[in-house]
Amino acid sequence: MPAVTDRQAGHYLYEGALELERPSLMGILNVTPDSFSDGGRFDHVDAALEQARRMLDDGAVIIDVGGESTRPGAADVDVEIEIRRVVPVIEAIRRETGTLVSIDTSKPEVMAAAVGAGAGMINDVRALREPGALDMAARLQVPVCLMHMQGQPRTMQEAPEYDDVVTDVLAFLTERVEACEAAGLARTMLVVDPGFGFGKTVEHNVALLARLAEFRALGLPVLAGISRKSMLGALTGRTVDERLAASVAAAALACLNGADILRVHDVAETRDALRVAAAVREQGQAARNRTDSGFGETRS
Ligand code: 9MG
Repeated sequence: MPAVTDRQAGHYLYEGALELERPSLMGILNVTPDSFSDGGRFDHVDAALEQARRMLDDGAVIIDVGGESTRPGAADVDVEIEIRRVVPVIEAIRRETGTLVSIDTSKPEVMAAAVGAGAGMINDVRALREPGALDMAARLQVPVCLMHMQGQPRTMQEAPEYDDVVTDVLAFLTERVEACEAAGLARTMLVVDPGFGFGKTVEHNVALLARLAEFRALGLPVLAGISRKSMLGALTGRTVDERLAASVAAAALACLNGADILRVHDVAETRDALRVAAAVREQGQAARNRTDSGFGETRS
């Protein structure tokens, strides 16, 4: 795969390996008629392209294009319909901006069509568990985000259960990473994601956010998608259109706790918050490094 250079910040993707300045912003572009928080406003190519441009201007370095809603209770979409929704949008974004596009899908046929149209990354909420998905991703040799989900979108919020949510999700992601490597996808191509809101109670989601740093043990970039999700509604009492402040706060906390990529709707607002969070994270890391190397220890 040829190098793809982000036009703003020198982020790049080369030879299949994801090399992003961290933290990075992935802008959400749903091209469904029923998307959970942007209600199908971007279901036409021109409107989708305009929204993608806005998110890039605001600081996104990846545009995540999805043609099937994954919100709780969402219905399945026919593969041909999904392809018809996403392909023209991906082609337009690539042609007009050259930026990195990820395809939000679990279907191998959609992965192939999207990568053929110029997508350079797969974002799969089912972590390549659908029949044929793992082999297809290995054939396409593009970076993949492996997300944890318990159950299926239609029923996943009915009664999610874990022994310990962080340990269980980590074990799942470890198994999926191993499956990818066995299928021929190198570790350098992989991103992991605990899957906020996918088969989790509010308590599970809060535990994942509080202990997000534990996912760094996998040695892979960590993606977090919390923007406008129902856990924020449960914590604040806000409707989906009123969750900007909560979304930005959650993104900052995720960054502070080690997230490398934030999947968000509100790119400009999140970017400012991430600048603050990243500066604090760097200072904290520098202080820990000094302590680890013995510098600054009190001598008797
Ligand atoms: C498609 N999609 C919706 N929510 C998501 C999340 O939290 N992570 C990823 N990777 N994809 C998501």
